Amino acid sequence: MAQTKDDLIQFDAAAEDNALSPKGHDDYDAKVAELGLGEYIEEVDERGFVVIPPEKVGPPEFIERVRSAVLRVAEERTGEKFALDKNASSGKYRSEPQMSGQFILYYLLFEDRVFEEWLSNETMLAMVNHYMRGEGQLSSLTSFVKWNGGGYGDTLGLHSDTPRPCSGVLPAQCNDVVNSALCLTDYSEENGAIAFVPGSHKLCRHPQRGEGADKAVAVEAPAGSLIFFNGNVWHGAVPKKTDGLRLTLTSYICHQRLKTQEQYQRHVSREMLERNPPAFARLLGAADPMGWTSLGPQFSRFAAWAKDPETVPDSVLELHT
Ligand SMILES: O=C(O)CCC(=O)C(=O)O
Ligand SMILES: [Fe+2]
Repeated sequence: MAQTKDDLIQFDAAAEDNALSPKGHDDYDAKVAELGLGEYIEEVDERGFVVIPPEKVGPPEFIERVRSAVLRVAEERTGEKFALDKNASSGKYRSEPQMSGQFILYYLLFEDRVFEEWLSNETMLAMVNHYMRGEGQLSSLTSFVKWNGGGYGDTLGLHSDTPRPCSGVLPAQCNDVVNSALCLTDYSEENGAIAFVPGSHKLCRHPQRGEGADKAVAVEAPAGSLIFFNGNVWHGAVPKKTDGLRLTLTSYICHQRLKTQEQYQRHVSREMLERNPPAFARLLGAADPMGWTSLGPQFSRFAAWAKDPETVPDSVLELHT
C-alpha cells in the first residue's frame, strides 16, 4: 500500500511539548505560602500590581550593590558622571527612545555578577513562577534612569506590556508576560513614580492613546521595594519633578513560547550556567530550540532535561561556550 502523507509525518507531539517545556518540579504554590507572598498575589489579581516591601525582597546591602552597578553602567555607556542627588544626561548613549529626562539601560545581565544573583531572588522568582508555572523566560533586564523633567506628558505613557495579538484581545486566564521594577531609589508622586490604572488588567486590551490617564495612581514605594505587575495592566509614569535620579532594575518575563526582547538564550556562557541553579538556565531559555539553522530544532538535545529538570544536561551545556 502506498504511503500517505499521514504515515510520513509521524512525530510524538507530547515528547516535543516536554522538550520545549523543561519545567521545574517545584510546588510553586507552596513556595508562595512559605515566603508569605499570598497577600501580594491576591493584590496583583485584584488591582493588577502590588508593592512588595523591602524586607521581603533583599537586604539594603544587596540593593546598594545593584544601584552601584547600574550607576557604573550608566557612566560607561553615557560617558557622563552620575550621582543620586544630581540630574543626569544620556550623553553619548544612543539607545531608543531618546527622551529628555530619561533613558533606558538595556541588556544588563552580563554587566555585573549582581544581576545574575538578582535572577535567583526567591521573592521575585516565586511571584514569576506562580504566574508562569516554571515556563517563564527572561525577556529583558533593564534599568529606567530618570531625573528632573523625565516623563511621558499628559498621557503618562500608559500602555500594557503584553504583546498585542491580532485580535487585540489580551489573555484573561493566564499571563503572557509579567513585569517587576526593583526600586533602587524611593518612588513617590513627586519623584516620577510608575503609575497604574487599578483593575485595568481585567479589560484585556491595550489603552487608546491617553485613555485612563485620569484614573492612574502613582505608586509610593521606598527603595528596595519590588513593584510586581500583571502584563495586561495599564501603566506609565508621572513626571519627575524633583532633582536627582529615579532608578529601577526591571525584570520583564515572558512565557517561553513568545519572542524575548533581549537575546540571552545562546549568549549566556557555560560558566555562568554552571555557577547558577538549573532554574537560572531555564529562566534564560538556555535550551530554547527556536532560531535553529540547517540541523533543525534538535529537540532530542532537550528531552533529557525534561526527564531530570534538576540537572542541566551536557547536551544543553555544550551549546554554550
Ligand atoms: O517607569 C517607567 O517610566 C515605565 C516603566 C514601564 O513601562 C515598564 O517597566 O514596563
Ligand atoms: Fe511597561
